[in-house]
Amino acid sequence: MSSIQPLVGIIMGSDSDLTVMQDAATILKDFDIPFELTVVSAHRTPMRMVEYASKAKERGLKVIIAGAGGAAHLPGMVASLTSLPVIGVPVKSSNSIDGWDSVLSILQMPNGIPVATVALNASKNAGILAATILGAFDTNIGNKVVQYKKNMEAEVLKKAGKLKGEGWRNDFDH
Ligand code: RP5
Repeated sequence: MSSIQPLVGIIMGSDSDLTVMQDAATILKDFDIPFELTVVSAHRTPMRMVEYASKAKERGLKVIIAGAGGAAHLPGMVASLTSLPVIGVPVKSSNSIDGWDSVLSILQMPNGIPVATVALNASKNAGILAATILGAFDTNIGNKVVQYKKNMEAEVLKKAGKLKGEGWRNDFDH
């Protein structure tokens, strides 16, 4: 076991969510942000969910990323049990009708218990958002987020240049 304190807890309702949720892990690795990852189900392991969420802050976590599909109560229930920011990832799972069920279950929280909901299956964005939250207080992480955005900008400009080079009219770029 690593002695580095995890700052982000990635949890998901089932191991079947991992194919989607591993993108959050990958981007956090890219940012060198320590994280932990496990299965916590709101419906199948409610007591584990209560214990995980209520102890998360004292265990040193700063942000929780929670992914679930179908009747996706995990992010909202976890948010109700902790003062840490919770980022919800709606997963289009085997029990999803079309993904809207997961999106709305996570997005439509009542006043008082917010969940920062990313797009369907967008766990990469959840990881970036977690880094952004941490980066507001940690200069090293904040600088990595700035650099990430600069790299993305450079890639897009390169693509625009490529299209122009292929002959598409573009009077904007000289
Ligand atoms: C949800 O049910 C999980 O988050 C998962 O997205 C979905 C299906 O779970 P499995 O039946 O694959 O375990 O609670």
